[in-house]
Amino acid sequence: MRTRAAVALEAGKPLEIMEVNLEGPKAGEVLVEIKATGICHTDEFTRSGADPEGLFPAILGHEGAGVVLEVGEGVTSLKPGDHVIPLYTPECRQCEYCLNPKTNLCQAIRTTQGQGVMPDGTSRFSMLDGTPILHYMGCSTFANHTVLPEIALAKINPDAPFDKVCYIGCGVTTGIGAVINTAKVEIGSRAIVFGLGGIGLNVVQGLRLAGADQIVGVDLNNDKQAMAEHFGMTDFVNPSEVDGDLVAHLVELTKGGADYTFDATGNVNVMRTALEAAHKGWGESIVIGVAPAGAEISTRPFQLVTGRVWRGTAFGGASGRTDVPKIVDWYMDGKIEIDPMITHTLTLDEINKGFDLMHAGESIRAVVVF
Ligand code: NAD
Ligand code: AHE
Ligand code: ZN
Repeated sequence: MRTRAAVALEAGKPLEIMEVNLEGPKAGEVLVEIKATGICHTDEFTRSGADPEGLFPAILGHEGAGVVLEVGEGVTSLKPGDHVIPLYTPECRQCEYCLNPKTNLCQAIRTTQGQGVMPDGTSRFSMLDGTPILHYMGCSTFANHTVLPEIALAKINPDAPFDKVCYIGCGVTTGIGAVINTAKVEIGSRAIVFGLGGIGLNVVQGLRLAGADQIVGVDLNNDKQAMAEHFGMTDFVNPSEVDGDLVAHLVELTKGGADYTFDATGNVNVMRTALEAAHKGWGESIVIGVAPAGAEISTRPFQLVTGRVWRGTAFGGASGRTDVPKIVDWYMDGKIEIDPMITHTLTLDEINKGFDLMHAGESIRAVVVF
């Protein structure tokens, strides 16, 4: 079939909207009509050329929601008409990783996914002249139709609005999951969230759900303050307005350091600040942000010797086929809020504007609706 997609032809270039060829689903695969997709900073990270795994030409996008149109041979858990969210972290429920409750990092298809191809080593997308186009994060949601492995699809409540719950495909689950699954924040905790964008605001919302007493938000952009307060932030710090050492300021504000800190910026200097602002003896710092090729984190080992813990999280530690439908239900039941964070709705033709809004710090999430 043919479908319309935003194609990243080269690193650093705007996406190009074009008709592309899409082959039907092979064994174990599913054809999905994408109804809506969010634009996450990780899409920009790859589009810009900062991703060491970035490959081109590719169809980016990993925060989608849609409807199953066709299933390949052997697919048993999904049927045409089912509403689904694509999963960049699949859940095969069989690999060594899925069988270990300590991780959500299913490895069943990680190698081919990182190479931009389906598990059989080939791409389903191509240009009209036949040139192959690569998949991205196993999802490629910047296309009106896409093909995914069955294990990379979560079946969701059919009443859920696509243009809102697409955000559960990455940002919502990553932020809330970092608090609940990775940090396992206890009631009464003090926490600091660095970066109040599409991920950080969901960390803030997760902290409120978990019953944190103090939720400090740190961002260079004062315009993020009001929205973060809406989601539960108790104190706001703009590092550019702090006299003297930022770590000392945050440690004083949290009366000795935070029980939990979260980096949602992807800046390795911020990651260091986040670790060092965690409480001596027990503070845990969770790295969520994705850093550019070649970037490294550092701190004095003494920070760890004296009890601080540095950890990371992918997709909020969520096992997608199990957890994503539950998070959709939390949204439908009003336990979590999504709508205010979707600040812009765009057509596919306007997708590059979504990246401009992100750079200008004007959007939280821009969502493309097909
Ligand atoms: P975003 O652009 O919406 O938000 C980033 C925020 O950080 C902005 O509000 C910006 O003003 C702020 N910021 C930037 N530099 C800062 C600094 N030095 N100090 C304080 N604040 C600063 O991006 P997003 O979509 O929220 O993504 C955030 C990060 O999380 C990105 O690196 C993204 O790639 C990563 N991410 C990781 C996962 C995961 O599974 N680990 C999932 C999704 C996104
Ligand atoms: N390709 C990058 C790493 C990118 C990365 O860390 N991706 C996160 C998801 S970000 C979603 O917005 C992730 O889940 N990683 C685990 C995985 O297996 O990809 C690089 O640095 O090479
Ligand atoms: Zn993302």
